[in-house]
Amino acid sequence: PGPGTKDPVKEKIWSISSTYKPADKTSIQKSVVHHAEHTLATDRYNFDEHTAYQSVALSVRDYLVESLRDTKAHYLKQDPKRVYYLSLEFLMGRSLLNSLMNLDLQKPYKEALEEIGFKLEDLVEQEKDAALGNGGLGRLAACFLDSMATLNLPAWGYGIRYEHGMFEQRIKDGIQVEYPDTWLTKGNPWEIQRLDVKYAVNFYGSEKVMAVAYDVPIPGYDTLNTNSLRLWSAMPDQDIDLSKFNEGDYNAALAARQRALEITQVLYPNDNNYAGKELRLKQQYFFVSATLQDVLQTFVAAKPGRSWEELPEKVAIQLNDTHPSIGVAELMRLLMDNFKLGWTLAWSIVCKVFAYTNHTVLPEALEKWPVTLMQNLLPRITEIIFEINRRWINEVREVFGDDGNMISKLSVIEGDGEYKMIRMAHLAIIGSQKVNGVAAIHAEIVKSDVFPQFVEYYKRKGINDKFIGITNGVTCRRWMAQCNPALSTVITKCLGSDKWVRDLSLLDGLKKFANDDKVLDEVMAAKLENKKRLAAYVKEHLDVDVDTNTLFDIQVKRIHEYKRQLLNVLGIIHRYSELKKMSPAQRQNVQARTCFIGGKAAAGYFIAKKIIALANAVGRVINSDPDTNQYLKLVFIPNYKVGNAQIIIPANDISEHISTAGTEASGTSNMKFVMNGGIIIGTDDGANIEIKENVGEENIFIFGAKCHEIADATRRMIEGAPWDHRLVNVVNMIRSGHFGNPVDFEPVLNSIEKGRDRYLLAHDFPAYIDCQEKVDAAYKDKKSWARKCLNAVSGMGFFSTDRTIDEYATKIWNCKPCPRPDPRA
Ligand code: T68
Repeated sequence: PGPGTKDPVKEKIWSISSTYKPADKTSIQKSVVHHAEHTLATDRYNFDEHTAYQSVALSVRDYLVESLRDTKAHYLKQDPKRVYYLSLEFLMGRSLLNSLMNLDLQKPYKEALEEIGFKLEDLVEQEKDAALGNGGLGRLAACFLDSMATLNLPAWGYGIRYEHGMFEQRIKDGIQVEYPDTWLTKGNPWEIQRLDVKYAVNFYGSEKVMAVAYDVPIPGYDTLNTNSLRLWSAMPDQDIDLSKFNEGDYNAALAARQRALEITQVLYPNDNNYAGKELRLKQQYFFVSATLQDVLQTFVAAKPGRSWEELPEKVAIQLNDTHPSIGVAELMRLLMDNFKLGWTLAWSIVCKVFAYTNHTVLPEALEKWPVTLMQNLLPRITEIIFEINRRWINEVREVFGDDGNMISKLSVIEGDGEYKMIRMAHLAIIGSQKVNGVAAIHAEIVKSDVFPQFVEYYKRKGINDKFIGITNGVTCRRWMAQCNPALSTVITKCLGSDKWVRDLSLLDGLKKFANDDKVLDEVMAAKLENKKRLAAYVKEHLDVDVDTNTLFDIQVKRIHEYKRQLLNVLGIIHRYSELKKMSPAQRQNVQARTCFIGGKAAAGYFIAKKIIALANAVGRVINSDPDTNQYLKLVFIPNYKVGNAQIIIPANDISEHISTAGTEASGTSNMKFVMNGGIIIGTDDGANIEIKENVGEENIFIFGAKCHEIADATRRMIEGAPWDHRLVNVVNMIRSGHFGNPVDFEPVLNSIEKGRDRYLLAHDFPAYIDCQEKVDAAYKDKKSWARKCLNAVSGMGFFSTDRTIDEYATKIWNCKPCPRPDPRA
């Protein structure tokens, strides 16, 4: 409503509500104190830092709520095509600074808080990370939300509100120990509980669970649009509970309650690995079913009575990996069983709505559900999947005749009898209009190695653009502007404005400062400031002293054999061994280094945990060796997460992205490290390749077997090609007990023994060591190093998720921006 509605009640409401909350200093202070006193019910004159953080967050939330409400109203009126991004994971991290920056409120809040005795920087530290994800896949989803809002796309994230997110990692006696994540115990000011938005989801053919919505506002940067991330929480169905109670079956009622609550209790902490647990399938179906019911309800509500054939013009659904791919069958069920569409019409709609993103080529990560499990939990869905497959195989026969090999390679169902499995990737592909990889090389491998039969099938049908590649990115709001104010200031000064935060391609303008000594000095001064910040963090959390004049070498990511943290550790042992052999005078000529390794291992991943143990054991020995510890240290940073990544990444001189060629789909931290003024040492894998193309090969260190050489290298290593003598020496040092009881590390060494070295660590070891020597030499020339860093940053414009999302919007979703006009203009 607005003035002049002629409705006296609406006129009254209009006259008393100050439509927009003012954002001057005094209003901010009033709002903060109001929330402390009234919302949190604490003493208004005397509240601690955490209460202050909560009050500030609640006051910021008021702006978000206003913006979210008006954005929704605008979309409802415009009725644009909407995008739904379905993901089991959203690794959001902290929200306060991000919200303030995107709403352009950072400065007034800082000033307002100072006058009432608080520092914004300190309050920011009170917030717990929202860690509803494992690693790259979940963080990508979070960066996408930021860019979708910034680009004014009518796009929503949908996921699960896990009570417990990614576990907290502590290192005890050199070993990873997992503690539950308790991010919600003190409340969450960033969510809006919607008890009125709830849907029923059915399991086992008879058990009903309720999904309740929580909305997390997602403000765009430099725009009035605010989208939202809708997360579902499971609740028992009261009706069933009560009837059981009345029948006197108290235990059955409690058990059903428990089964319901369990669904959204905890995030599965496996990355790039398929666990195959019933509860995981429950989580997937629970959130997908609630989401699709919500999507259809929104579609109908916008224009009641509209034709279902219009659905693909109004709705695009992106599947973040196969985790939500059961949606293909669920949408069929909803359209047929609830809305009475026939199969043919329903299927033609479904295939135009979905698109699927693949994030891995590792076979152990491909989801396959046992038919027996699926049948028991989701009988109707299983029936639909079998019918989808029956019709699909008929079409395959039309193209390939009775070619049994082709049919079995393309079928959604694999195997026989009690070992029958449902291949979720196949369901996702046939139910989608596009399938995309996440970097150029990855998109090629998806086509040539993972799903070649599908590519052939569609080719025969005249469809050549179903499989595409869209290279990942990161949001420069969080990963430059927020985490690196020092470098951001230098960039803004050079470019004459901060417009680059909205258009990262402007970084290209830094190229002309490559020979400006003053700018190069400023870049290095920013780097030093960031190294000091990391050193302080390490001192505070680990009580280890690190020298900020040494080269900072960082590898932080999930611990996985294919990412080869072990190669890094073995390289460090080699470096240590060389230093030990030198005289004190010789050592003085060596480039001093501090190596940082961080990352979580899946709780059940035995070898990964042993690699963490080895890194910690090696660190303990070399950090306390007085002969060498001025020249080499190894620090294992516990509990790597979004929050400390924002401190760690800006401090890198070099960062390690050293996966075996062809295994890392893209990587995204590689992009963050370079944007923050560091240089990569890495393999020809994932997005490293495109980073090389964009920054120039003189500004990146690449080593090791290339993708096309892997098959041959593997054969040679299996046939017993000899190891480099330096690797033999390193392994002997471990086996001789130099770093503690060698029995503890035998499984790790065993994993790279001849014939078992799946990730070609022994093959790439000499190339890695040689490449590290080149890094040392290059780092010695400070000026040319600074120039490398500046040139590398200037080439990173391509890796903004604004560019990535723009590609999704045009190549897959066909969705246009829908900016909200300024109501005060
Ligand atoms: C990552 N995948 C890729 N998976 O490894 C990385 N998996 O190369 C890529 O840059 C990133 O996705 C974004 O595209 C993951 O992070 C998982 O975390 C995961 C979680 C559950 C099950 C399987």
